Amino acid sequence: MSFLSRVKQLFGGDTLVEEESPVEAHEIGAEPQESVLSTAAQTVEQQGGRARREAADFDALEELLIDAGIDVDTTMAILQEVRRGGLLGRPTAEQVIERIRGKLSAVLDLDSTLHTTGSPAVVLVTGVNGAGKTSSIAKLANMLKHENRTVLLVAADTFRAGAVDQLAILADRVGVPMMRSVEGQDPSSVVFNGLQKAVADKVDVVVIDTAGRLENKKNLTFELQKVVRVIETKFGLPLSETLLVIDATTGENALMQARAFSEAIPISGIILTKVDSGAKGGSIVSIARELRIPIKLVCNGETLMSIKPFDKDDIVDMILLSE
Ligand SMILES: Nc1nc2c(ncn2[C@@H]2O[C@H](COP(=O)(O)OP(=O)(O)OP(=O)(O)O)[C@@H](O)[C@H]2O)c(=O)[nH]1
Ligand SMILES: [Mg+2]
Repeated sequence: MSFLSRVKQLFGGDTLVEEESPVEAHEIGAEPQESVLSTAAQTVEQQGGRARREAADFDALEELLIDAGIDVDTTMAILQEVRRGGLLGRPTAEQVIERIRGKLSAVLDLDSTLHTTGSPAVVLVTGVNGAGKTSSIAKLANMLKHENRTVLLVAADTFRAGAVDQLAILADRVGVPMMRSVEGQDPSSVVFNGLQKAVADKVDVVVIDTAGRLENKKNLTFELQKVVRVIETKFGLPLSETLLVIDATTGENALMQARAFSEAIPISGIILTKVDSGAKGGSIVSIARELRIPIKLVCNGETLMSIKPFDKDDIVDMILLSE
């Protein structure tokens, strides 16, 4: 059942959390004449039961939000928002959904402009193994090509055997050139060669693919920082974007990944991949709230066209409609 349907179930009717109602017991075999006192007692009991059941519904909502990958602080802020006006009565399912939607949108409301201007613009793409770096780079290159920009891809994942060939095949498919490297080559030396070629050929945008191993954080940090130094210090080129690729199907580990990469180099934005895979994706909200990193691009499939600029409503829908 989707997140939305569950909220509707919780707040749509009177209440869904089952609890034996003392009132019902009275109603079945009730005496026709009841004293004012016993009716009042019943009402208090009834209200107590209702309050308990409502608290249980809010607990269920809290669980639902946490389960969707939303961090505790944001969950608490959402619950506070949903309870707002609670004195005037129980919020309807529509109000609950609207308030959740509002809060998620507010957290995700960061500047998601993708910067690709420069001489050339340099876009560094990073992220853990299998997040979707190489395929996103191909999609981004394809998108830029359709905007009549010239692109050079740089194969700086020299760690994984086959990584260079994978990018080469995609570069061919898109129809953009690629700076090759050999396995084990220092990534920053490939980046150096790539930038030299890009400057000579007056390429508009250079997109750099990197290795995604996180098991050795020290090496990864060192490698990424060295690549950044080559771009910014040796070439004097400001990085237009340093994009972190996050797989939307990753749970709370996504926040750890974002923290780890941000500690290594400044991350300017996120490419959120695999949103077509039935992801809950709530962890992206935690990243936005804690690290203030905007999502810039969203990938939703395996074709070259499966990429689009970030749209807040799409992502909120992804979270709310997730199963
Ligand atoms: N369904 C779907 N699959 C995707 C998406 N993006 C990437 N993939 C798949 O995820 C897998 C890994 O993608 P890669 O682009 O190779 O990931 P990577 O981060 O470069 O991986 P490493 O180079 O091993 O670190 C591939 O099978 C891709 O087809 C997406 O948006 N949707
Ligand atoms: Mg790759």
